[in-house]
Amino acid sequence: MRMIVRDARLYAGDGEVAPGRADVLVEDGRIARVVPYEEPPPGTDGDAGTGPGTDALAEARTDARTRVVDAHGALLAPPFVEPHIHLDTALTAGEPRWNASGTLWEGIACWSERKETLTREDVVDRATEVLRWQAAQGVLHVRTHCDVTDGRLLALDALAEVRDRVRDVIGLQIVAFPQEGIRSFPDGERLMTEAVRRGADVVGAIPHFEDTREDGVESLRFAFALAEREGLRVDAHCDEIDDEQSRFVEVLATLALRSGLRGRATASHTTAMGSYNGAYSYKLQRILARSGISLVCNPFANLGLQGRFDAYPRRRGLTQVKEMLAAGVNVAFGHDDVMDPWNPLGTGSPLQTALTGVYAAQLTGTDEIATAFAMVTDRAARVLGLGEEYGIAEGRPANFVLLPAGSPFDAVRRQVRPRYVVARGRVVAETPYQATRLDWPGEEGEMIDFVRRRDAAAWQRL
Ligand code: 17E
Ligand code: FE2
Repeated sequence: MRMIVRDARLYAGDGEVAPGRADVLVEDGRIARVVPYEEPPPGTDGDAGTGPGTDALAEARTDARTRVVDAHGALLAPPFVEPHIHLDTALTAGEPRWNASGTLWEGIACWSERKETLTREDVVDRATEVLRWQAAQGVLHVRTHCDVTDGRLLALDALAEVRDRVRDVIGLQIVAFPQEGIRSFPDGERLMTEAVRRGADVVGAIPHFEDTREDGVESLRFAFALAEREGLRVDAHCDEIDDEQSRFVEVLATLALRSGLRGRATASHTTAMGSYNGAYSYKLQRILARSGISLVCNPFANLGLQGRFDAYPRRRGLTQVKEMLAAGVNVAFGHDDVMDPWNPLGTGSPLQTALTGVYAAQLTGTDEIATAFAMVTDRAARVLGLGEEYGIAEGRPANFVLLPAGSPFDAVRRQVRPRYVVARGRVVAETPYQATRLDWPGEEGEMIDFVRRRDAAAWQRL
């Protein structure tokens, strides 16, 4: 199957847009050519697209089976990447009871009760549902945590089945996540090892939940040893607590630095960092930058969960996003929960995550808002280690989204849905351009999409 997307603005990574516009030829599931777009000569049929820069596409264009999409200058970006979600717990909010205190701890207790009633179909159904929502919104790479503190490892087997089934659309990574601890849960170490044997892609941990500081450190050593032995990455829930004495991220970073896992480890949440003093934060920035670890901030969950034990003034309880970005650390935003004991809401939308992250982390500069887009695309792709598999360039898999927006900033602000989602060269989702017709004094039927009228006119032709 062949497809041409013509006259697109190309996302260049880290919130930037490449100069000019391009035509992209897709062939056999890959991006075959990327060439500069040039305006067709005046008086010719625009759709014939005979600008000199498009010569390379001439043959494909004359083939009636080639699907030609005119982007009218819309933003063509690699797909959204979900670096942190819990598909095993998704869509269980209120079962068997609601999290009344709103704390992480009561959420874990609710889930522990729900876990006893899990069946394979139950997990497959809920996980698949949320992945369908994400694919529809252009998320084509997902890293899910999966609770393995369950003697049956039922959710793990179910998610492995889902991973195989969705393979043609979504690349799914499964983290063996010890929700109730590696050292503090009976048989925790064996369950982690067994989860890896059964096909987990990434090794997790939860050091702040372990009974003692020493158990927490030991659990990280165990996770790194297992990951190194099996050639896997590490992604730990780390310091998700409003306790400034929770300092496991320094241990994680140091283990990454000293093991063979430099650049292959991630610390998720790290909310205690929101309570660290300036002197320690400065020291930490240096360790994190040297270690090559990534951080994943999950603004929905942690705006909701943290600070619950504080009187006023109440802490924000988020990791140091702005400071760690400035220190050169790779930071991404994750959705975390979708309608489960830790977050009653959620649609799996990466742009909702990015927008919430902008406010949560005060990334309100124009460049910072563009960076928030990177944090749910290419920065998240670095967390997953997607490498050359990801990005709009010749030879790479044809995975991308066409966004009815002029820039990453605009996409975050207007919360647009992709006009097209393309997975391995196939259009897997289409959303008709949405605008509201407004009758306004002196004018009738103007379409409103929260942009200046001249831009809206272009998107309406998409
Ligand atoms: N489990 C956990 O330990 N922390 C979270 N934020 C979620 C589950 C969602
Ligand atoms: Fe999480």
